[in-house]
Amino acid sequence: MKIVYSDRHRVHRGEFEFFRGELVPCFEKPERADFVFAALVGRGIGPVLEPRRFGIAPLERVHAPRYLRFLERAWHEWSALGQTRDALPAVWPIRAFRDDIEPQSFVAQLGLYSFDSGTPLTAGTWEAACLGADIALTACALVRSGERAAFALSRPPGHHAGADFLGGYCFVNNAAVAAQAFIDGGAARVAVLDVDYHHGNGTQSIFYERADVLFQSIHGDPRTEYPFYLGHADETGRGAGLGYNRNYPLPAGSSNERWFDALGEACARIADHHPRALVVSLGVDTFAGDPISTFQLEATEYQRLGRELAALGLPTVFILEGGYAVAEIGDNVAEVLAAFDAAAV
Ligand code: OKP
Ligand code: ZN
Repeated sequence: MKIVYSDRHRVHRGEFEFFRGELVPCFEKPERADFVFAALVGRGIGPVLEPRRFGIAPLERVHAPRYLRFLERAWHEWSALGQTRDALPAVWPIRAFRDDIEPQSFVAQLGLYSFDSGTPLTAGTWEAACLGADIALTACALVRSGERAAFALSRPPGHHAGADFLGGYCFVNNAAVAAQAFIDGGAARVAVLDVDYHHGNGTQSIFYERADVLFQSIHGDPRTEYPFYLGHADETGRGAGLGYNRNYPLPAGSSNERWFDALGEACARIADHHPRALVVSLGVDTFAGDPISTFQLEATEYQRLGRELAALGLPTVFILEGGYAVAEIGDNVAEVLAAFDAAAV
């Protein structure tokens, strides 16, 4: 399977995130992508290609222009305040506040466009976020030109980012950009499957009222797990999108058997949708040893995931999302991709 990668992801290196009242070192660090890259190359998965540049137009298909403008200028505005540390929000316009007027204060803008205090915006964030979208779009282009599958090896992740907000370490929603690129390239229908431990709230919200992009997510129950405020089973889409969103929230600590029951249901729904392509938000924070998650997948389960996805027989773009047990994340991704390759026809 072709891998799209660039080591320029390293320009995004957050220092701290808020965690239980303390600033702690970021879980989402450059070493994550380095380990994945090393594991794939070590197992002979490849070749590795550099991304092409697609510019901002494909991002504007799923993100609000004012949000993208904010992201692009953010570091400049923040440093103009004399700040040298990462930017983290401290105030948010929840419910009774207005979100239709963009405040002039940068700190207020940062709150308007974010939903948590664990997603540091740094000097290199915009560059890395655009790079991630270019990587996803290059993987799409490969699949559109006949590759059975491609892997977008990028960070930071994207699936928590919505049309006009960042959060959960995410800024630009690479999976949504990829799905939209398939549609814009002429696909009538696309399916997005999110197997990261955390609900893909950003991707869900972007496609919630659409029938062309089926979104499904298997994740820790938001009653106890991040991102808490979305990802319940009764969220099935709205308007034209009714029936095109499915969530499989599983209790923290769920067994692998339960996880694969959900995967089976999700795959059956994908087959029903008859999509032209599949986009997989591949988080491996479902790993038994992940420091911030509670599922129990290990190598044999990652192989099974790869096989079951291959059995769908669809042109497939894999996009890296979460996974924080840094040493093992590469092996877990490699298991999925190698098993997919071995089973794919
Ligand atoms: C991003 B992705 C640690 C608590 C959790 C947010 C988790 C974001 C996960 N400060 N913080 O879905 O893997
Ligand atoms: Zn996650």
